[in-house]
Amino acid sequence: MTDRFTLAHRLSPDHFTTRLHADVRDGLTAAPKTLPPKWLYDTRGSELFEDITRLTEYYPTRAEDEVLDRHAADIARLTGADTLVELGSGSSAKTRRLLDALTAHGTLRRYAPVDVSPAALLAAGEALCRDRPGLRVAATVADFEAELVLPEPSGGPRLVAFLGSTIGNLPPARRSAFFSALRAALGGGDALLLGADLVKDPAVLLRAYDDPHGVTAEFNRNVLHMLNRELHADFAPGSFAHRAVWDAEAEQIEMRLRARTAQTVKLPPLDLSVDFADGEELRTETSAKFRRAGLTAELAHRGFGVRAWWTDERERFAVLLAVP
Ligand code: AVJ
Repeated sequence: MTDRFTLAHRLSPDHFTTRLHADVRDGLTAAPKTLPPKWLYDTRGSELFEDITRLTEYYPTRAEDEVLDRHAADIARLTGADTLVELGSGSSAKTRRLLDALTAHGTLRRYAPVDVSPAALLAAGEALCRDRPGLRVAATVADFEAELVLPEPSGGPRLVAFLGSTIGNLPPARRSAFFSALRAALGGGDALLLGADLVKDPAVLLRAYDDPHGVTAEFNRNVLHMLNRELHADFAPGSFAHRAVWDAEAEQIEMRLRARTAQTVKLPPLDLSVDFADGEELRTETSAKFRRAGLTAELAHRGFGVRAWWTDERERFAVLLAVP
């Protein structure tokens, strides 16, 4: 590792276990039963999500890439950022075109990825430092939903990228709180680059979240394998069916796991026994879809003006630039 790479830890050592226990207890004793979508992303879940992004049916990744490819230079010109902060950076794959554009523009000095996975940050940081001799990488292990930590300004504007429509996974109240926290952390000249999946034909949405290859089904059921491993639970993942549902009122896709038969599951560390009725569903993810007017109003309410709004050719996905 070079002296251009730093890794800061903002998660307590017991963060994972404490959060998991609380989320599982709250979610599995609620009616209807739910689990926060972040638990879908253990090592296997992250691999399966990567597989999903390569499916023809899962259009958001390619639609967002199309926008970023086409407008990376505009983003660099409009922001003049010297720091690119990326929330939920993962493998930093889609960041490269932004880094390239900001480098070509001549302003980029620092890349600050934020993720819950130290392994992902180390791998991405190492590769980027190797490939880009002029770049400092200041990575932070943090859960930006629990605590929003941005690097201090270092002379120039900061651009905070939150891509992939991960914003859609936050329920509306938490989404507002997140925008507020971000607004409070940003100063004049800083900007937010947000990826947002758009409302469209429900048939297209349902195919994206219930692909005929069964990859999304495996991704969904993997959360039960995770609970078996981490909480010594005794879920029989095969006895749950994957379901994707479009809620037309809330304009969101939901992923659910439906019990194929009545069953009882034990989670010994929580001293919890959970009954599922035949056909009962556990909601594992909500993925909100957005409209331009609604999202613009929501951002305005939290103190952001939308400076640019770009979509792919087929208007399936938007990338927007919002400023304080
Ligand atoms: C990248 C987390 C936003 O909601 O579309 C993909 C996750 N879930 N297929 C999404 C996901 C099912 C994805 N996010």
